[in-house]
Amino acid sequence: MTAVWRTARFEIDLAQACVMGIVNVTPDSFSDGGAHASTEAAVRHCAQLMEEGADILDIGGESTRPGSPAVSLDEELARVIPVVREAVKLNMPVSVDTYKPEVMRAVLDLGADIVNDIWALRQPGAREAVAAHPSCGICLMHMHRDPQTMQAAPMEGDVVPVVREFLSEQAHALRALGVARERITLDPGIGFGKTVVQNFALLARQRELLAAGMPLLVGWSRKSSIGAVTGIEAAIERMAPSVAAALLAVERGASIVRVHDVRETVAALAVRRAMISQQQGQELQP
Ligand code: PT1
Repeated sequence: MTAVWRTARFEIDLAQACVMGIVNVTPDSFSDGGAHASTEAAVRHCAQLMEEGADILDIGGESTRPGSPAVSLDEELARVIPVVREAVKLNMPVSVDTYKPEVMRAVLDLGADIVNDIWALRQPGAREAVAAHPSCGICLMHMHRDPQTMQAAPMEGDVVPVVREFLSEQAHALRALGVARERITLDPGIGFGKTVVQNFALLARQRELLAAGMPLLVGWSRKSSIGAVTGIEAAIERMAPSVAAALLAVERGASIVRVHDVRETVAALAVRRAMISQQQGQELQP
């Protein structure tokens, strides 16, 4: 198992679990500050998540929650570019959550480190866009159908081998274009066209996904499956169970967790590390 994730500017050490902080760039419908206001807010959020201990920032201009509308190329570029331009100055790994090859090329040109793609680079030209870069990191995620329709007809049966084989195939297709294994991480795509039971099967049996031989990145943060098993209706109130899910994912071999609540997740992982140090008979860090 690789202990690093090679990205454009940074080799991310995966010996310890890493926290990827979510930065959404969406227009603020409550202020008429327009694009400038949402850029400022997102850049401030980047700095805050860094201060809270994030290892990676994940910047996204289109919501891919079930049923969310797609965003045009021009709109996505207008949202993401000014934020990435500032984020790359923070001297920490910057990931961009996009499936559009034009956005990938633009942000890689600006110095972004990682492409995080819910479509696993299946959009025409996407694989070529990342393969053309000498060293950017890539996250390939499993999604059933598309964000508009995935929950209307979720997957059927035992999803774990289906997800594992899909991710292996997509990684193979990318490696065939010359992309080194150390650049790739895999993601089961929690909430992307799966039932609540299937999402939890992917957690319980997450180790089966490690057989693909690449590090796992997983995102449970505030998702509806967390709501379903806790009865917490409002996504914003799902912090504690989201931290629990992140910890369980790391316990089952995830290398990176994608979260909204960075400070709390970092703290939970510190508890796990303290326990492991003790198990290994090492001295506890103060
Ligand atoms: C994810 C992910 C992502 N999730 C990666 N990128 C989202 N690599 C966006 C719900 O059920 O897990 N991995 N980018 C957000 N998507 C969802 C999906 C949000 C489902 C909410 C739900 O509530």
